[in-house]
Amino acid sequence: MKKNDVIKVGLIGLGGMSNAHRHFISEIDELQLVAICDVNQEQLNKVGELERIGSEKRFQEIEDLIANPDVEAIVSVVPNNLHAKVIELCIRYQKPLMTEKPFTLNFEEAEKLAVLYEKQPIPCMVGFSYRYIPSFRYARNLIKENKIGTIRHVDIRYLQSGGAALFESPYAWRFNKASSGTGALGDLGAHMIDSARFLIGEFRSVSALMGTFIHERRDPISGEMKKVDVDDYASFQAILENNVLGNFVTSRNAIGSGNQHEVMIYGDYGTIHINCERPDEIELCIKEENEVSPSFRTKKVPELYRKQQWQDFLDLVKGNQQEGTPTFYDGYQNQKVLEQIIESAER
Ligand code: SOE
Repeated sequence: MKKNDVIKVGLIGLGGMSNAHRHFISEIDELQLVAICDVNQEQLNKVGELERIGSEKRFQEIEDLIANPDVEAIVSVVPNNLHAKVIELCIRYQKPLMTEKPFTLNFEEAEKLAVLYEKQPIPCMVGFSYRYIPSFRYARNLIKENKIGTIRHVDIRYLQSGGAALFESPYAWRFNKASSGTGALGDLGAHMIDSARFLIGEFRSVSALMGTFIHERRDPISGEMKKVDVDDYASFQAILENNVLGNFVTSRNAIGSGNQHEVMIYGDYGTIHINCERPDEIELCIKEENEVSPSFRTKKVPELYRKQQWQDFLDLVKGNQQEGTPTFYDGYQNQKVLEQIIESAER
């Protein structure tokens, strides 16, 4: 693909999460949304800003969109049980892909894809979006610059409240193992794993607990109660690269938490605290000159750490991969850790 070409994008999945992606595609001059796909005919017929997409570019079959010669890159926002199918088809048709997390439904799928990918790689970004929170990037750089010394341990949490009994959240695919693989673990925990890999390094071993608090939820269509077979909560301890020790907690039952993905990083000479809800600042605890012991100070994140995920996708598609871009490899490694967590919790 030549530099400065407009890239024609096909979007698969028109559910809630696709809105953010559509917004970004519309904001970037070098991307043009030309085709859409959804199993739901009603969603597919939607007009609004999608009006200019003709009926011949609205597909119900995933393969029809990916195979279409006018579609040059794919953005996929589908339930987890369809991730592997989309990735496999993109490899087969050699189309660049931006796919959501978790990478696949389970590690078995990821392993099969890795065999295909090795033979015929494609530019593939996985939606580990917290890499694009400015404070997370800044923290990574401070660690690289050795600002807090050797890292000893990390505390990572990702808490939401949407699954709590209080809110009576209806049954949806996210509560069904066949379509989602896991619950809070794959949905939120995959982000925690990625943040640990992005900031610290690879996982060496894990020990985990998982639990379901609400075992039945009401189906919004039939009104019947349906069994929930995924986790609402997962916690794990890990040993990471360089013997960094990690504590991780994720829950959908943490009332008052909003969307709280938070990381504490403890080094020999200081501590860094970042929270996705305050993307433009970090709390840094390092000893300043003339101080006896350090204390936390809030620091503004410098402008240069402001980076758009979509810009990195564009560069990836053009063969100009930027450092820190979450790729196929990151998806694969992430899924491996998820599998180890599930195995440990079962044991
Ligand atoms: C779930 O509520 C969710 O939308 C996740 O699916 C996203 O990955 C996360 O970033 C925000 O929360």
